[in-house]
Amino acid sequence: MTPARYRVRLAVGLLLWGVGSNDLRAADQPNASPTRLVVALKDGSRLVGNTATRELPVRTETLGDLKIPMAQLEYLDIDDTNLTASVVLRNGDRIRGQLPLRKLELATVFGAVTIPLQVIARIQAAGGERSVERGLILRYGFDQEDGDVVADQGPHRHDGAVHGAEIVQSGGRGWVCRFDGSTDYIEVANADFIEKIQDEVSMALWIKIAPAIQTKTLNFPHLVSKGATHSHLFSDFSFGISRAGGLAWQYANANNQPATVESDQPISKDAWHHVAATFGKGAIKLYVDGELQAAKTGPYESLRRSGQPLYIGCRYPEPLLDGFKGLIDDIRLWDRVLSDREVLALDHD
Ligand SMILES: [Ca+2]
Repeated sequence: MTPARYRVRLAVGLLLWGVGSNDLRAADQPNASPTRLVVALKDGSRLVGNTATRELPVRTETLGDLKIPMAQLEYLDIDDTNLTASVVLRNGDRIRGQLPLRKLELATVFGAVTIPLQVIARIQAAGGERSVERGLILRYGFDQEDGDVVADQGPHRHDGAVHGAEIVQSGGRGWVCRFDGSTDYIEVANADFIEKIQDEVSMALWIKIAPAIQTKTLNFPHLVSKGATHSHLFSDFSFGISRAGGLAWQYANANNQPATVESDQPISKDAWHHVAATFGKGAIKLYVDGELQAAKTGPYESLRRSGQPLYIGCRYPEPLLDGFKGLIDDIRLWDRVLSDREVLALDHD
């Protein structure tokens, strides 16, 4: 690239990203409020600041050049020195492409700072990291009396069908769902936003394990299970109580070979606990009451996608296998990996 062309390109970059003084002017105009960003650098540094840019150009291989409204940005990760970025928007859109820009100008407490894009790991909308709603795909709080359907409080309003399980009141938690471990379950029909889960998923729920679990068990009682059938015994992914009484996470590859990660510490029965599991490209973390209990890497980096339903309270029904006996409340799924801090915050919900 000739120096002149480089200068033109850089000037365009500065215009698009804005500079400090432009940021201040932009803030004075009612229709052009600056976007507040948290910029994480590859060396571990972090800067918070404003950018006046309203659209982020991304050059995609399949969709051509796109302009992403900054107001819609959740975060973008910059993978390599070629400035290939994975962009995640607030509505759940994911875009992958090259960033034609080379530098980011940010108005910070240090004044205007110029950051070369190749030293940036992640650019995140400020406040986004505190929004646990980001990436939420399902939420059942059971805050109703009606028995046959549980209302999804997540963004897709994807209600679940109750089979036998009872919505009951439990001291301290209001309405919750009771499972008998032998016939009760909830079926969540498959949907695009569930089926597309492949690289990342998190789930969290409150549980109260019955004092005595007696259940027909292949290997452990399941809280959540996606994709298991009579012919494919192992789930695309599942989360439950291990035989030793801790947590168990299991997933399978396309050949129905399972991989399991368990936590050692038993969970006390007949008391409410908050449990959570996260999966990110093969890295699995298990939490009880906000505390990390296990962090391991499984043999497969992605989850199978079977096209089958998701079940709550068993591995699969009819006849029901690996049923959970006890109470469940406020079950939530995300199509991203929650951070340790986010899981801890859920425990205090
Ligand atoms: Ca509830």
